[in-house]
Amino acid sequence: MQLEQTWRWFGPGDPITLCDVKQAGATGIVTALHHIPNGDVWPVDEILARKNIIEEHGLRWAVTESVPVHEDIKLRTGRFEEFIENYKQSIRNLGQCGIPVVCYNFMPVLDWTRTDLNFPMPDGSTALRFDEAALAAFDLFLLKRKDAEKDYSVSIQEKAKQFFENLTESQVDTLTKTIIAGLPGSEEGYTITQFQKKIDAYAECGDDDLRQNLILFLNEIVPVAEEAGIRLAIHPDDPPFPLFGLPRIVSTENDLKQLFDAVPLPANGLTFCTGSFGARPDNNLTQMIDQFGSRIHFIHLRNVQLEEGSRSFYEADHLAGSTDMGAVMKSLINEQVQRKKNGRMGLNIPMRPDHGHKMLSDFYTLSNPGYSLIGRMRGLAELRGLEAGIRAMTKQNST
Ligand code: CS2
Ligand code: MN
Repeated sequence: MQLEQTWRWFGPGDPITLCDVKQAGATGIVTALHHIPNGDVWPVDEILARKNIIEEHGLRWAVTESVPVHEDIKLRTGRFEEFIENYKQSIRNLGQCGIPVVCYNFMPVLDWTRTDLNFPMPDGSTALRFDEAALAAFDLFLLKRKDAEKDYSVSIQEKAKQFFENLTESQVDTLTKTIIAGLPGSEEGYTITQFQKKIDAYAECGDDDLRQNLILFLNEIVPVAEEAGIRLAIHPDDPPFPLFGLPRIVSTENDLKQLFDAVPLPANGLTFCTGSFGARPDNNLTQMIDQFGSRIHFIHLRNVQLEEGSRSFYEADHLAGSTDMGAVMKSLINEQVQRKKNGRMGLNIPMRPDHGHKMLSDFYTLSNPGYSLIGRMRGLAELRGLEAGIRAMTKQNST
Protein backbone atom coordinates (compact mmCIF):
# COMPACT_ATOMS: atom_id res chain seq x y z
CA MET A 1 0.00 0.00 0.00
CA GLN A 2 1.45 3.30 -1.08
CA LEU A 3 0.30 6.45 -2.79
CA GLU A 4 0.70 6.00 -6.52
CA GLN A 5 3.45 8.35 -7.68
CA THR A 6 2.27 10.13 -10.80
CA TRP A 7 3.51 12.82 -13.16
CA ARG A 8 1.65 15.28 -15.35
CA TRP A 9 2.59 14.81 -18.97
CA PHE A 10 1.11 17.14 -21.57
CA GLY A 11 1.27 14.53 -24.34
CA PRO A 12 3.63 13.89 -27.26
CA GLY A 13 4.35 17.64 -27.59
CA ASP A 14 5.61 17.90 -23.99
CA PRO A 15 9.35 18.65 -24.02
CA ILE A 16 9.67 16.25 -21.07
CA THR A 17 9.51 12.71 -22.39
CA LEU A 18 8.03 9.55 -20.92
CA CYS A 19 11.60 8.19 -20.63
CA ASP A 20 12.41 11.20 -18.43
CA VAL A 21 9.33 10.50 -16.33
CA LYS A 22 10.44 6.91 -15.77
CA GLN A 23 13.79 8.05 -14.46
CA ALA A 24 12.08 10.56 -12.18
CA GLY A 25 10.54 7.50 -10.54
CA ALA A 26 6.85 7.98 -11.27
CA THR A 27 4.80 4.98 -12.34
CA GLY A 28 1.53 6.70 -13.19
CA ILE A 29 0.81 9.30 -15.85
CA VAL A 30 -1.61 12.19 -15.61
CA THR A 31 -2.53 13.48 -19.03
CA ALA A 32 -5.26 14.90 -21.26
CA LEU A 33 -6.10 15.13 -24.95
CA HIS A 34 -5.32 18.83 -25.05
CA HIS A 35 -5.74 18.99 -28.83
CA ILE A 36 -9.46 18.20 -28.67
CA PRO A 37 -11.50 21.41 -28.65
CA ASN A 38 -13.20 22.23 -25.38
CA GLY A 39 -16.72 20.76 -25.46
CA ASP A 40 -16.11 18.01 -28.04
CA VAL A 41 -16.33 14.27 -27.32
CA TRP A 42 -13.04 12.46 -26.69
CA PRO A 43 -13.15 9.56 -29.17
CA VAL A 44 -12.21 6.05 -28.04
CA ASP A 45 -9.53 5.64 -30.71
CA GLU A 46 -7.75 8.82 -29.60
CA ILE A 47 -7.89 7.77 -25.95
CA LEU A 48 -6.50 4.35 -26.85
CA ALA A 49 -3.71 5.85 -28.95
CA ARG A 50 -2.57 7.95 -25.96
CA LYS A 51 -2.93 4.99 -23.62
CA ASN A 52 -0.76 2.84 -25.87
CA ILE A 53 2.10 5.34 -25.98
CA ILE A 54 2.06 5.47 -22.18
CA GLU A 55 1.96 1.70 -21.76
CA GLU A 56 4.73 1.16 -24.31
CA HIS A 57 6.96 2.95 -21.79
CA GLY A 58 5.92 0.64 -18.97
CA LEU A 59 3.79 3.36 -17.38
CA ARG A 60 0.09 3.51 -16.61
CA TRP A 61 -2.43 6.24 -17.44
CA ALA A 62 -3.71 6.81 -13.92
CA VAL A 63 -5.64 10.08 -14.14
CA THR A 64 -7.12 12.30 -16.82
CA GLU A 65 -6.39 15.93 -15.99
CA SER A 66 -8.52 17.55 -17.10
CA VAL A 67 -11.62 17.00 -19.18
CA PRO A 68 -12.38 20.73 -19.43
CA VAL A 69 -15.86 22.02 -18.64
CA HIS A 70 -17.13 24.41 -21.31
CA GLU A 71 -18.10 27.93 -20.17
CA ASP A 72 -21.63 27.32 -21.52
CA ILE A 73 -22.04 24.53 -18.94
CA LYS A 74 -20.86 26.78 -16.10
CA LEU A 75 -23.35 29.46 -17.14
CA ARG A 76 -26.06 27.13 -18.45
CA THR A 77 -26.32 29.18 -21.61
CA GLY A 78 -25.79 28.56 -25.31
CA ARG A 79 -25.08 24.97 -26.21
CA PHE A 80 -24.78 23.69 -22.62
CA GLU A 81 -27.13 20.71 -23.11
CA GLU A 82 -25.14 19.45 -26.06
CA PHE A 83 -21.84 19.98 -24.18
CA ILE A 84 -23.13 18.04 -21.15
CA GLU A 85 -24.11 15.13 -23.42
CA ASN A 86 -20.62 15.27 -24.96
CA TYR A 87 -19.07 15.31 -21.49
CA LYS A 88 -21.02 12.20 -20.54
CA GLN A 89 -19.84 10.47 -23.68
CA SER A 90 -16.20 11.36 -22.94
CA ILE A 91 -16.63 9.86 -19.46
CA ARG A 92 -18.11 6.67 -20.91
CA ASN A 93 -15.28 6.45 -23.44
CA LEU A 94 -12.60 6.94 -20.79
CA GLY A 95 -14.29 4.29 -18.64
CA GLN A 96 -14.38 1.88 -21.54
CA CYS A 97 -10.62 2.38 -21.99
CA GLY A 98 -9.99 1.70 -18.29
CA ILE A 99 -8.80 5.16 -17.22
CA PRO A 100 -10.17 5.33 -13.66
CA VAL A 101 -10.05 9.00 -12.54
CA VAL A 102 -11.15 12.24 -14.21
CA CYS A 103 -10.02 15.58 -12.77
CA TYR A 104 -11.83 18.78 -13.77
CA ASN A 105 -12.51 22.22 -12.36
CA PHE A 106 -15.37 24.67 -12.25
CA MET A 107 -13.51 28.00 -12.13
CA PRO A 108 -15.21 30.69 -14.21
CA VAL A 109 -13.29 32.06 -17.23
CA LEU A 110 -9.74 31.45 -15.96
CA ASP A 111 -8.09 28.22 -14.89
CA TRP A 112 -5.28 28.68 -12.33
CA THR A 113 -3.89 32.20 -12.02
CA ARG A 114 -0.42 33.60 -11.22
CA THR A 115 1.19 37.00 -11.75
CA ASP A 116 4.87 36.00 -11.95
CA LEU A 117 6.32 32.86 -13.52
CA ASN A 118 9.96 33.63 -12.69
CA PHE A 119 10.07 34.68 -9.05
CA PRO A 120 13.66 34.32 -7.84
CA MET A 121 14.28 32.11 -4.82
CA PRO A 122 17.32 32.65 -2.57
CA ASP A 123 18.98 29.46 -3.89
CA GLY A 124 18.90 30.66 -7.52
CA SER A 125 15.90 28.61 -8.61
CA THR A 126 12.67 30.33 -9.67
CA ALA A 127 9.11 29.83 -8.51
CA LEU A 128 5.59 30.83 -9.51
CA ARG A 129 4.01 33.62 -7.53
CA PHE A 130 0.65 35.27 -7.03
CA ASP A 131 0.96 38.90 -6.01
CA GLU A 132 -2.30 40.52 -5.01
CA ALA A 133 -0.99 44.01 -5.85
CA ALA A 134 0.08 42.89 -9.34
CA LEU A 135 -3.33 41.34 -9.95
CA ALA A 136 -5.01 44.52 -8.70
CA ALA A 137 -2.76 46.61 -10.98
CA PHE A 138 -3.89 44.58 -13.98
CA ASP A 139 -7.53 44.80 -12.92
CA LEU A 140 -7.54 48.54 -12.08
CA PHE A 141 -5.22 50.02 -14.70
CA LEU A 142 -5.14 47.63 -17.66
CA LEU A 143 -8.49 45.90 -17.67
CA LYS A 144 -10.07 48.97 -16.01
CA ARG A 145 -12.97 46.83 -14.81
CA LYS A 146 -15.96 48.81 -13.57
CA ASP A 147 -16.06 49.12 -9.76
CA ALA A 148 -12.91 47.00 -9.44
CA GLU A 149 -11.58 49.21 -6.61
CA LYS A 150 -14.36 47.85 -4.36
CA ASP A 151 -12.58 44.49 -4.36
CA TYR A 152 -9.26 45.76 -2.96
CA SER A 153 -8.24 47.34 0.33
CA VAL A 154 -6.84 50.86 0.21
CA SER A 155 -3.37 49.55 0.98
CA ILE A 156 -3.48 47.05 -1.91
CA GLN A 157 -4.76 49.79 -4.22
CA GLU A 158 -1.80 51.97 -3.27
CA LYS A 159 0.65 49.14 -3.76
CA ALA A 160 -0.98 48.37 -7.10
CA LYS A 161 -0.58 51.97 -8.24
CA GLN A 162 3.09 52.02 -7.30
CA PHE A 163 3.68 48.66 -8.89
CA PHE A 164 1.98 49.75 -12.10
CA GLU A 165 3.86 53.04 -12.35
CA ASN A 166 7.15 51.17 -12.25
CA LEU A 167 6.31 48.72 -15.02
CA THR A 168 8.01 48.96 -18.41
CA GLU A 169 5.98 48.31 -21.53
CA SER A 170 7.34 44.84 -21.88
CA GLN A 171 6.59 44.09 -18.22
CA VAL A 172 3.01 45.20 -18.81
CA ASP A 173 2.83 42.79 -21.71
CA THR A 174 4.28 39.92 -19.67
CA LEU A 175 1.91 40.55 -16.75
CA THR A 176 -1.09 40.61 -19.08
CA LYS A 177 -0.05 37.39 -20.79
CA THR A 178 0.69 35.69 -17.47
CA ILE A 179 -2.78 36.43 -16.17
CA ILE A 180 -5.02 35.94 -19.18
CA ALA A 181 -3.20 34.15 -21.99
CA GLY A 182 -3.62 30.73 -20.35
CA LEU A 183 -1.19 28.79 -18.14
CA PRO A 184 -0.37 25.14 -18.94
CA GLY A 185 -3.47 22.98 -18.88
CA SER A 186 -5.87 25.92 -19.28
CA GLU A 187 -7.60 25.25 -22.53
CA GLU A 188 -8.49 28.90 -23.08
CA GLY A 189 -6.50 32.12 -23.42
CA TYR A 190 -7.78 35.62 -24.07
CA THR A 191 -6.92 39.14 -25.14
CA ILE A 192 -8.05 41.95 -22.83
CA THR A 193 -11.19 42.61 -24.91
CA GLN A 194 -12.13 38.93 -25.04
CA PHE A 195 -11.47 38.62 -21.33
CA GLN A 196 -13.75 41.54 -20.46
CA LYS A 197 -16.52 39.97 -22.56
CA LYS A 198 -16.13 36.64 -20.74
CA ILE A 199 -16.33 38.41 -17.38
CA ASP A 200 -19.42 40.35 -18.48
CA ALA A 201 -21.19 37.06 -19.15
CA TYR A 202 -21.08 36.43 -15.38
CA ALA A 203 -22.71 39.77 -14.48
CA GLU A 204 -25.88 38.01 -13.34
CA CYS A 205 -24.19 34.86 -11.99
CA GLY A 206 -23.34 34.92 -8.28
CA ASP A 207 -21.90 32.17 -6.07
CA ASP A 208 -25.30 30.57 -5.48
CA ASP A 209 -26.09 30.50 -9.19
CA LEU A 210 -22.74 28.99 -10.12
CA ARG A 211 -23.04 26.43 -7.32
CA GLN A 212 -26.50 25.50 -8.56
CA ASN A 213 -25.13 25.10 -12.09
CA LEU A 214 -22.37 22.83 -10.81
CA ILE A 215 -24.86 20.70 -8.88
CA LEU A 216 -27.11 20.40 -11.93
CA PHE A 217 -24.07 19.34 -13.96
CA LEU A 218 -23.04 16.80 -11.29
CA ASN A 219 -26.57 15.38 -11.13
CA GLU A 220 -26.13 14.46 -14.77
CA ILE A 221 -22.52 13.31 -14.93
CA VAL A 222 -21.94 11.57 -11.59
CA PRO A 223 -24.39 8.69 -12.27
CA VAL A 224 -22.76 8.22 -15.70
CA ALA A 225 -19.33 8.11 -14.04
CA GLU A 226 -20.54 5.54 -11.50
CA GLU A 227 -21.75 3.34 -14.30
CA ALA A 228 -18.58 3.78 -16.35
CA GLY A 229 -16.31 2.94 -13.39
CA ILE A 230 -14.90 6.47 -13.28
CA ARG A 231 -14.15 8.51 -10.16
CA LEU A 232 -14.59 12.26 -10.69
CA ALA A 233 -12.22 14.57 -8.85
CA ILE A 234 -12.99 18.29 -8.84
CA HIS A 235 -9.93 20.52 -8.54
CA PRO A 236 -10.29 23.42 -6.08
CA ASP A 237 -10.13 27.05 -7.11
CA ASP A 238 -6.57 28.25 -7.55
CA PRO A 239 -6.24 30.68 -5.86
CA PRO A 240 -9.14 29.93 -3.49
CA PHE A 241 -10.72 33.38 -3.38
CA PRO A 242 -12.68 35.48 -5.91
CA LEU A 243 -10.84 37.14 -8.79
CA PHE A 244 -12.19 39.92 -11.04
CA GLY A 245 -15.53 39.86 -9.23
CA LEU A 246 -16.23 36.35 -10.54
CA PRO A 247 -18.05 33.74 -8.44
CA ARG A 248 -15.95 31.10 -6.59
CA ILE A 249 -17.43 27.92 -5.16
CA VAL A 250 -14.70 25.30 -4.54
CA SER A 251 -12.42 27.09 -2.09
CA THR A 252 -13.33 26.04 1.44
CA GLU A 253 -14.44 23.15 3.62
CA ASN A 254 -17.97 24.53 3.58
CA ASP A 255 -17.96 24.63 -0.24
CA LEU A 256 -16.98 20.95 -0.34
CA LYS A 257 -19.64 20.00 2.16
CA GLN A 258 -22.33 21.58 0.02
CA LEU A 259 -21.15 19.72 -3.08
CA PHE A 260 -20.97 16.31 -1.44
CA ASP A 261 -24.26 16.76 0.44
CA ALA A 262 -26.00 17.70 -2.81
CA VAL A 263 -24.65 14.71 -4.76
CA PRO A 264 -23.61 11.95 -2.34
CA LEU A 265 -22.66 9.20 -4.84
CA PRO A 266 -19.04 8.07 -4.21
CA ALA A 267 -17.91 9.00 -7.73
CA ASN A 268 -18.49 12.64 -6.77
CA GLY A 269 -14.98 13.21 -5.49
CA LEU A 270 -12.14 15.63 -5.02
CA THR A 271 -8.63 16.43 -6.18
CA PHE A 272 -7.02 17.35 -2.89
CA CYS A 273 -4.64 20.12 -4.00
CA THR A 274 -2.66 21.32 -0.98
CA GLY A 275 -1.28 24.30 -2.92
CA SER A 276 -4.76 25.55 -3.76
CA PHE A 277 -6.50 24.99 -0.42
CA GLY A 278 -3.30 26.00 1.40
CA ALA A 279 -3.38 29.51 -0.07
CA ARG A 280 -6.11 30.37 2.46
CA PRO A 281 -4.95 30.50 6.06
CA ASP A 282 -8.49 29.66 7.27
CA ASN A 283 -8.43 26.27 5.52
CA ASN A 284 -7.33 23.53 7.91
CA LEU A 285 -5.89 20.96 5.54
CA THR A 286 -5.63 17.95 7.84
CA GLN A 287 -9.14 18.56 9.11
CA MET A 288 -10.35 18.65 5.51
CA ILE A 289 -8.66 15.32 4.81
CA ASP A 290 -10.16 13.81 7.94
CA GLN A 291 -13.59 15.02 6.94
CA PHE A 292 -13.60 14.31 3.22
CA GLY A 293 -10.95 11.59 2.99
CA SER A 294 -13.19 9.04 1.36
CA ARG A 295 -13.87 11.56 -1.45
CA ILE A 296 -10.22 12.07 -2.32
CA HIS A 297 -9.62 10.36 -5.65
CA PHE A 298 -6.49 12.30 -6.62
CA ILE A 299 -3.85 14.28 -4.70
CA HIS A 300 -1.78 17.32 -5.72
CA LEU A 301 1.05 18.03 -3.29
CA ARG A 302 2.56 21.49 -3.38
CA ASN A 303 3.48 24.03 -0.74
CA VAL A 304 2.79 27.73 -0.74
CA GLN A 305 4.42 30.42 1.35
CA LEU A 306 1.78 32.90 2.40
CA GLU A 307 2.82 36.53 2.70
CA GLU A 308 1.62 38.48 5.76
CA GLY A 309 -1.07 41.11 5.33
CA SER A 310 -2.21 40.19 1.81
CA ARG A 311 -3.42 37.33 -0.29
CA SER A 312 -0.06 37.04 -2.01
CA PHE A 313 1.90 33.80 -1.99
CA TYR A 314 4.68 32.02 -3.80
CA GLU A 315 5.21 28.35 -4.46
CA ALA A 316 7.79 27.15 -1.93
CA ASP A 317 9.80 23.91 -1.92
CA HIS A 318 7.48 20.96 -1.34
CA LEU A 319 8.58 20.50 2.27
CA ALA A 320 8.94 24.22 3.06
CA GLY A 321 6.28 26.95 3.07
CA SER A 322 3.15 27.49 5.13
CA THR A 323 1.72 23.97 4.87
CA ASP A 324 2.89 21.25 7.24
CA MET A 325 3.43 18.62 4.57
CA GLY A 326 4.34 15.96 7.13
CA ALA A 327 0.97 16.39 8.86
CA VAL A 328 -0.82 16.29 5.50
CA MET A 329 1.00 13.12 4.49
CA LYS A 330 0.16 11.51 7.85
CA SER A 331 -3.54 12.26 7.34
CA LEU A 332 -3.43 10.84 3.82
CA ILE A 333 -1.79 7.64 5.07
CA ASN A 334 -4.50 7.42 7.75
CA GLU A 335 -7.12 7.69 5.06
CA GLN A 336 -5.52 4.77 3.25
CA VAL A 337 -5.49 2.70 6.41
CA GLN A 338 -9.21 3.40 6.83
CA ARG A 339 -9.86 2.31 3.26
CA LYS A 340 -8.00 -0.92 3.80
CA LYS A 341 -9.99 -1.62 6.96
CA ASN A 342 -13.22 -0.99 5.07
CA GLY A 343 -12.13 -3.30 2.27
CA ARG A 344 -12.36 -0.48 -0.21
CA MET A 345 -10.81 -0.35 -3.68
CA GLY A 346 -8.63 2.54 -4.80
CA LEU A 347 -6.07 2.17 -2.02
CA ASN A 348 -3.14 3.55 -3.96
CA ILE A 349 -4.53 7.04 -4.33
CA PRO A 350 -2.66 8.74 -7.20
CA MET A 351 -0.49 11.65 -6.06
CA ARG A 352 1.58 14.05 -8.10
CA PRO A 353 4.04 16.78 -7.24
CA ASP A 354 1.95 19.75 -8.33
CA HIS A 355 4.44 22.11 -9.96
CA GLY A 356 8.12 22.48 -9.16
CA HIS A 357 10.76 25.16 -9.28
CA LYS A 358 12.84 25.86 -12.32
CA MET A 359 16.33 24.84 -11.27
CA LEU A 360 19.67 23.46 -12.46
CA SER A 361 19.39 22.24 -16.06
CA ASP A 362 15.73 23.34 -16.24
CA PHE A 363 17.17 26.74 -17.19
CA TYR A 364 18.72 25.29 -20.37
CA THR A 365 15.82 23.14 -21.53
CA LEU A 366 12.21 23.80 -22.46
CA SER A 367 9.36 23.16 -20.07
CA ASN A 368 5.93 24.57 -19.28
CA PRO A 369 5.78 27.07 -16.39
CA GLY A 370 5.50 25.11 -13.14
CA TYR A 371 6.10 21.83 -14.94
CA SER A 372 9.89 21.59 -14.98
CA LEU A 373 11.76 18.28 -14.98
CA ILE A 374 14.38 18.74 -12.25
CA GLY A 375 12.21 20.88 -9.98
CA ARG A 376 9.36 18.39 -10.03
CA MET A 377 11.74 15.47 -9.72
CA ARG A 378 13.10 17.05 -6.56
CA GLY A 379 9.56 17.57 -5.29
CA LEU A 380 8.57 13.99 -6.02
CA ALA A 381 11.73 12.65 -4.39
CA GLU A 382 11.11 14.67 -1.24
CA LEU A 383 7.49 13.57 -1.05
CA ARG A 384 8.41 9.94 -1.66
CA GLY A 385 10.92 10.14 1.17
CA LEU A 386 8.42 11.82 3.45
CA GLU A 387 5.87 9.10 2.81
CA ALA A 388 8.41 6.31 3.33
CA GLY A 389 9.67 7.96 6.53
CA ILE A 390 6.22 8.33 8.03
CA ARG A 391 5.34 4.76 7.12
CA ALA A 392 8.53 3.50 8.72
CA MET A 393 7.89 5.47 11.90
CA THR A 394 4.24 4.46 12.18
CA LYS A 395 4.76 0.92 10.87
CA GLN A 396 2.22 1.52 8.11
CA ASN A 397 4.47 -0.21 5.64
CA SER A 398 3.83 -0.39 1.96
CA THR A 399 2.56 -3.96 1.74
C1 CS2 B 1 -2.90 23.61 -12.02
C2 CS2 B 1 -4.10 23.32 -12.96
O1 CS2 B 1 -2.77 23.74 -9.71
C3 CS2 B 1 -2.92 23.00 -10.66
O2 CS2 B 1 -3.01 21.79 -10.51
O3 CS2 B 1 -1.69 23.22 -12.55
O4 CS2 B 1 -3.67 22.92 -14.20
C4 CS2 B 1 -5.11 22.31 -12.50
O5 CS2 B 1 -4.51 21.09 -12.50
C5 CS2 B 1 -6.37 22.26 -13.34
O6 CS2 B 1 -6.99 23.46 -13.21
C6 CS2 B 1 -7.32 21.17 -12.90
O7 CS2 B 1 -8.48 21.13 -13.65
MN1 MN C 1 -3.35 21.51 -8.24
